[in-house]
Amino acid sequence: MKLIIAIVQDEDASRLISTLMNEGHSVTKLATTGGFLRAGNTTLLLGGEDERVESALKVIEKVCKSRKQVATSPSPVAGASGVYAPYPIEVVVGGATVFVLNVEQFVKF
Ligand code: 2BA
Repeated sequence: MKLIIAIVQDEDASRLISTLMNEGHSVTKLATTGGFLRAGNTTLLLGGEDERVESALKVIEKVCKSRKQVATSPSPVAGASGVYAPYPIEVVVGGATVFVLNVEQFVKF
């Protein structure tokens, strides 16, 4: 058995959950925050048999889109004035960041 942890953008979460559930996957949604942008994102937990992993990954790849976001740099730099000011930077936030883990034990009470 495997546990898939998928970090996706909030904009894709609803459609992704519907599509995964329609294909018979069990899903838990967590409201999470990215460490770099400090913006909300969504983390999904999917537990399932090994042979279901490929089908889940295909859905995640199909539904989740990359987007550009402008963020304020976490480390302000000194400008000509010598004043430290945050500056905007553009980052591409991925379609999805996915971890696939082996599950040692699975119980339901
Ligand atoms: P954030 O940490 O808010 O990162 C958002 C995006 O900012 C990243 O997109 C990446 O394009 C950029 N970024 C992150 N750290 C950076 C850095 N030190 N310097 C420059 N740019 C940086 P993604 O890579 O697609 O990641 C989207 C979200 O997935 C992340 O949000 C984080 O919540 C999660 N994530 C990504 N890789 C992870 C990992 N190895 N472990 C845990 N969570 C991860």
